[in-house]
Amino acid sequence: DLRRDLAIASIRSTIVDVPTVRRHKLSSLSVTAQSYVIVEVKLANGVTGIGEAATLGGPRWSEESVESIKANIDTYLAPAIAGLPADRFELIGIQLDAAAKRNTAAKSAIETALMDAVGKTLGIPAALLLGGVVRDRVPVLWTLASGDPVQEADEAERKIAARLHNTFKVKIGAQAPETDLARLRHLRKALEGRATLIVDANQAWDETTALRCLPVLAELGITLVEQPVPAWDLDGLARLRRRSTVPLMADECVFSAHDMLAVAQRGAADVVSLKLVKHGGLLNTRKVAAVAEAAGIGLYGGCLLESSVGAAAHLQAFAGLRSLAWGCEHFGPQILTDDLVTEPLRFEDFHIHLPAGPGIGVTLDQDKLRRYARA
Ligand code: MUC
Ligand code: MG
Repeated sequence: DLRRDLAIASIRSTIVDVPTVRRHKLSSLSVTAQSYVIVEVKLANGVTGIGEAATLGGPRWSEESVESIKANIDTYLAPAIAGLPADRFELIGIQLDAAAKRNTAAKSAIETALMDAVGKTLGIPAALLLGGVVRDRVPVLWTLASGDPVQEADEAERKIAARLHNTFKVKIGAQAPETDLARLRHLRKALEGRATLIVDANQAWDETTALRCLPVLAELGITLVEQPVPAWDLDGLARLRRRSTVPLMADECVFSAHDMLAVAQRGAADVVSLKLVKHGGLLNTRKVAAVAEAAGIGLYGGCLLESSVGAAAHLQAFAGLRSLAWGCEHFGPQILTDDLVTEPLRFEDFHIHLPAGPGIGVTLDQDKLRRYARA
């Protein structure tokens, strides 16, 4: 009986680097390859589960890097839960928090692998472990981040024509505000009437710059502005929100449920971007979502350019939310030159589909893992 022994027998972590189809530029970093830690948890019953910890440009998007994630999993997190029954997700969360502060991407990869292994053992999707499915597909946007408006308009055209994406998130803040506004004006004109545009400044502006630019963004028809000011500046974000007609989205300022509560109490955001790497796993993502829901803050399915492994895990967490009004951005598998799973996720009619099948619904391709593993 496969259900007999769910004890955690081994945990293996592998750093992989997968090239991207083009350079991806954020306000403070730029990547031509995505680096992940792939976690494989083997249970005593022989079943293996997988999870992924994504990073962006080393320890610059947040404080975790693939090197720190691997070191902390191997040295502290894996030993803390060795031998425990893999289905005690909350208890294991307590043990992981006792073994290491924060390290949310590392913890998230482990919890994902546990839910995958338990789901695969029981023959049920991870979404069922979290309360069951409300939706099996989610609208998915594409991010324009080369910084060159001509290239970006062309890229968007190709996505629209392929019926893959018609909402685009433009990464701003790497250039002067006026240069970004001119870039947005170009995109708005090129895609007029055929695309929705949102922007993400990744903390690049200060309050006065944001105050100056928000009316222009409104006039350009931008429908959402993500993290315009530094993560620490909740009061600044709240003041901007009171003066902005464009909704504001919290990203880097919301890792924990406590952070979410602080944003809610200050009225600092209209929407929050949910990410496994920030919240520390699927269970915590649902807790952050619950705090947002209680405050009337809208939910958006955020990413950190995950492969199909990480994207599938997010979809399992998102599938059971009562409302995911702002859609998601799990275009990650599409920006990689190759994927890490045997059957990549399905993108169709501007949606990404929840994979059918037990656990997180995808299977690791061991050849690909070896090919992209860091030597
Ligand atoms: C972020 O800050 O939202 C998500 C999409 C993208 O291009 O960058 C990430 C991180
Ligand atoms: Mg963001």
